[in-house]
Amino acid sequence: MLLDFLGQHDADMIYLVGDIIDGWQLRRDWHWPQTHNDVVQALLAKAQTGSRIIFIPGNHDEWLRSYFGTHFGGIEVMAQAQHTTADGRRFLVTHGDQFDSVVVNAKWLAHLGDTAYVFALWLNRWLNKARKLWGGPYWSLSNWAKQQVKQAVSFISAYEKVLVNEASHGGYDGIICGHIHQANICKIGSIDYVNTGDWVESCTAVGERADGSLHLIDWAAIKRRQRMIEHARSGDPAFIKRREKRRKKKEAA
Ligand SMILES: [Mn+2]
Repeated sequence: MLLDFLGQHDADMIYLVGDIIDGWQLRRDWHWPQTHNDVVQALLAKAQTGSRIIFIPGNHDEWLRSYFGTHFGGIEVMAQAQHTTADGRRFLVTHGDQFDSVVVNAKWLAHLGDTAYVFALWLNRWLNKARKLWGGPYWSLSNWAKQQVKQAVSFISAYEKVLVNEASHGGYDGIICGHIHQANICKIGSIDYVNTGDWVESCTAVGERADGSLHLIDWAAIKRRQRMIEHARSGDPAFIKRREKRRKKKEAA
């Protein structure tokens, strides 16, 4: 998806807002298919044809934090950056994990969190199997998950406030970050909060128009729409059948 996106977009300035290479995962299980190389090549090609590319390492690619001030084939590595939009707004560009108290205060805790999550999924599978065998009391995973979501929502809003606070103290008009996998463009008080989201689940990026306005690009949603239009134009009978089914369902409802 990212490769496809890069193939259809160009910019004078490109910021890679961290966690581009998941070192934590690579250390556990090395996985580097050709498409990963293709993404790197696509970025290097852009750097060579005149885009300025700034890479701000995140916590998952923190080993690159010892390369601040250097560049790889024209891709500059920086701790953070300052971006001024065409309409004159000054943004602090940062990955954002330094504001995530769990990651800052206890790195081992964050790693544990990652492993614990995988373990919880595994455990849930086995618990449910055991419950079926012995007819044990019902434990609602969905209730538990909802509770987690509530906590996640309050974490996200707390995180957004902390980052906006940081921008405000630094005298910036806004902040551009990533880290929490939650794309968002909004105003909190007088400060613009911009989170670019991710390319793991949501496939989002933030673009700046010629007038300096920032907009969220939901590449997954755009691709879905494109496919729908292509299917409709091609007169694919399977697609038409599905569409009819959806229409009937809507009418019935
Ligand atoms: Mn991160």
